[in-house]
Amino acid sequence: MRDNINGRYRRAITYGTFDLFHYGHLQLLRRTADLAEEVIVGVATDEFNALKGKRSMANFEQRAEITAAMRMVTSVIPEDSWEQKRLDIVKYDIDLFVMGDDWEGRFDDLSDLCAVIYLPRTTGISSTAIRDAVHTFSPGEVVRLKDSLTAISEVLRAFDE
Ligand code: C2G
Repeated sequence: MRDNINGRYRRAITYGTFDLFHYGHLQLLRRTADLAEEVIVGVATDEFNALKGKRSMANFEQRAEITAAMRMVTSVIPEDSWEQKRLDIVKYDIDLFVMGDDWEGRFDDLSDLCAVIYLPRTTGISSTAIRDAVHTFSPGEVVRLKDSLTAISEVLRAFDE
């Protein structure tokens, strides 16, 4: 285990899709930066997302650019396979691996290379929920919904007369 710098790790790595960047992502990265001097983030490529069976609204370039713009992020690398984590930890001389606790236990096998910490997920927000909300009420759908409600109220009014 490498020595910590004033109680903090030198360099942490975490991975994710970071689609529709939201407060949960920010909190995860912020708390990782509290634990380590540097934070490297592996952002899932569109191809890897397809492999994970995950659809994202923003493409890899946009998700990577937004994540890299976060003040606490040192650098962003593409994540294009499950297996790359071990190689990344060695390649980037990582001493802390962080993930949200929805992944609790999934990466304990990396603990021979570096510390592995799972941070509590931020409740009440997810890219999926945001995406579903966007799809549920797109502008076109709102117009069609209003037209249908108008038609229904006219029919009901005719029954009353
Ligand atoms: N997260 C969080 N709170 C939320 C949502 C996400 O703490 N409300 C965390 C997740 O636990 C994860 C990171 O933010 O550590 C990124 O989440 P996603 O973009 O959903 O990434 P995911 O699809 O979990 O991909 O190889 C690992 C995968 O790439 C992780």
